[in-house]
Amino acid sequence: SFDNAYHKLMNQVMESGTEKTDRTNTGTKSVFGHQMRFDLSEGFPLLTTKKVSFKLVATELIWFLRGDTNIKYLLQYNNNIWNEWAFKKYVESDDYTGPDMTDFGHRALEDEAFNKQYKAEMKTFKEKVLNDDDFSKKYGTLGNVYGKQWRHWAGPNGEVIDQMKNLIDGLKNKPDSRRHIVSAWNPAEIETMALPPCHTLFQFYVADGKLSLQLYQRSGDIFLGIPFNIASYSLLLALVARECNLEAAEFVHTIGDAHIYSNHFEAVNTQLSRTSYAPPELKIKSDKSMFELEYEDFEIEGYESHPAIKAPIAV
Ligand code: DHF
Ligand code: TMP
Repeated sequence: SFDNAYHKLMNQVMESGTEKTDRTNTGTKSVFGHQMRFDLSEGFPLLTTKKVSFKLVATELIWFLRGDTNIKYLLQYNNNIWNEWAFKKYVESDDYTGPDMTDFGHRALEDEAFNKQYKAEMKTFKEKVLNDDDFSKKYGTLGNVYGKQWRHWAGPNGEVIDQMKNLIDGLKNKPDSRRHIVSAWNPAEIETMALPPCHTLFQFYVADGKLSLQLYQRSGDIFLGIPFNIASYSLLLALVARECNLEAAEFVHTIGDAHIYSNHFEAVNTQLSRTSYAPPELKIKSDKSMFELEYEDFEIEGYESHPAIKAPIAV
């Protein structure tokens, strides 16, 4: 099953991963270079050994495809997965005058009084991003992240490169090409991003009327990020296949630094003790182009899963 490939990765890292310090000062166990394959003819790879929110995955992917980089769109769908990285830019700016939020990720876990302050500041921040246009333009944005690079890569002479449109044209006109690539890693703009892209580059491949997709992910948070990344790129593969009248074949997931944060070990063991269910099916209830689809056009059918497992995210 799809969960098996993922459990194998969790097991390998728990049993033979190397301990390493990291940017977030949390500590991880990791391996370097791991590949998983998901055959979409078997169903949709939304993990079943913990509940993964398809809504959060789908609204994030639609947000990328719209070329959007402002968390306001996500917040309108009650999707909070990118809040910390926008909030960080705000509390480090001169416009922020509230209590000191330095290192809020760790302090919120260790100090209950601080956690209360942090939650209150975050609530105010979200309300301002949603309701105050000027504030939202300034502090809702994450910089030149995925949406910018996928749809509006800045060319050297001021031209705008739409990598997604070029990709679809290429797949339709030259399916055999070995150049069906989209890169989010733009070295000239890394400095302007709230987080340098984790899913760095992807490539499509057409053979026998079937379409496959491989992702190179430079850094993977196995417990929190990877389940989303598997579902997100499988959804992207399904959308691009539909757009090009091809059958979706395999999503090949290649990860560079594949790590488990030390404060996720218990959660990982809980998940490893569970047995998988049959995977759900994806339904798209519209014939609009992939660039016009909205969350309401998707349905995930027959999703049976174990309960969600909460774990802190490393900021
Ligand atoms: N930083 C780190 N350290 N790990 C990440 O996986 C990560 N992912 C980012 C941005 N920065 C990151 C974007 N994607 C969650 C999942 C994916 C994601 C960000 C956050 C997450 O927290 N998922 C939880 C709860 C989601 C919710 O209900 O709000 C989960 O249990 O799946
Ligand atoms: P890094 O930039 O120091 O590698 O930190 C990024 C962290 O976020 C790392 O733990 C990987 C994780 N991550 C994912 O696993 N998937 C994602 O989609 C994103 C955006 C981040």
